[in-house]
Amino acid sequence: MAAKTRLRLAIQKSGRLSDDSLELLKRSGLRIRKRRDRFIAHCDALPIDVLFVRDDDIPGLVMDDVVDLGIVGRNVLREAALGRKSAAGSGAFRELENLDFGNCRVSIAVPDDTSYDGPHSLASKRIATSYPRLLESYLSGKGVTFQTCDLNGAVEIAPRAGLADAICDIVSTGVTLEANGLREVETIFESTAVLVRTARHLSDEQEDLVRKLLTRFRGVISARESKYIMLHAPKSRLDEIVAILPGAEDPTILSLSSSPDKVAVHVVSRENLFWETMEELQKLGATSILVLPIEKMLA
Ligand code: PRT
Ligand code: ZN
Repeated sequence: MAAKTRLRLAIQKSGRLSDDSLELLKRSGLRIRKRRDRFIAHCDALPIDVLFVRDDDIPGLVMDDVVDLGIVGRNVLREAALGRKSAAGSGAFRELENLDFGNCRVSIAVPDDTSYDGPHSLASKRIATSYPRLLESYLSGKGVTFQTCDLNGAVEIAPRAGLADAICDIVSTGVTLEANGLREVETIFESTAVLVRTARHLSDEQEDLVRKLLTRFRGVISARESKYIMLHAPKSRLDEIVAILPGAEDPTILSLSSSPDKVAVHVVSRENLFWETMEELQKLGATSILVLPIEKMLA
């Protein structure tokens, strides 16, 4: 049989990770011809097929070798992996990269008017959650036994509805908890979207493609965090100016033919340049300060 050359990548069809996942693929040069009603799409430039599925299905598709790669929240991945372990399934996958979007945490929250004095306060309490295994793994580590109430949505209304004493759910800004009269008391898991791959051996062509994709993803992610900074600096204050530029270990200094006492400074910074620093630079005599986004980076 001929070695497989194409890669299959699963991403969320519609939800909080969909736009960022598609944007990452696009910025990585994977032009996808997606038809509205289609479950699978092909990339123009690389031999990659993209499957659009529910996020909860992605860990299983990777672990069962139906797809080679997936983009999914670590919270969903970990919950599924714990499920496979308890069911003695294969559960084989490798996390390749933190993709720097979909940031959230899985937390325990109790009603505002309930006292809380550490995890033992939850002993024998009923906790509503969509993450029963993550919760069990966290609380059993603290020696606390509890009762579960597994819900797949509207977890935050469970205490008010009299279904549970506490909840364990995803929190991002905390607004949902507040709106439901709940207060966050324990963070049990920190999550972001991750690129995950099957642990199975792939063909040489597929391994090359995974490496290429990963390099491009990393290039997009580091570009997103970085800025290209340009400014004009008086030669007399150059050292002071370079010293306050974030991540400016290796600036490019260019002479300016129209102003012999000034130079142009160009820097790729790993961080954003805040207004406060720009104002300080100005006080040191810097002019024409420009901060530009970087689209792609390849070291
Ligand atoms: O339909 P499908 O099954 O594919 O999607 P879904 O509805 O199960 O998941 P979706 O799209 O809501 O979330 C997908 C992933 O996004 C999650 O598994 C997390 O990894 C990540 N993520 C990041 C979040 C949030 N932030 C988030 N804030 N997922 C959900 N929320 C919800 C949370 O459940 C709660 O209801 O937002 C609310 C809390 O937000 P705050 O800002 O009020 O705290
Ligand atoms: Zn889901």
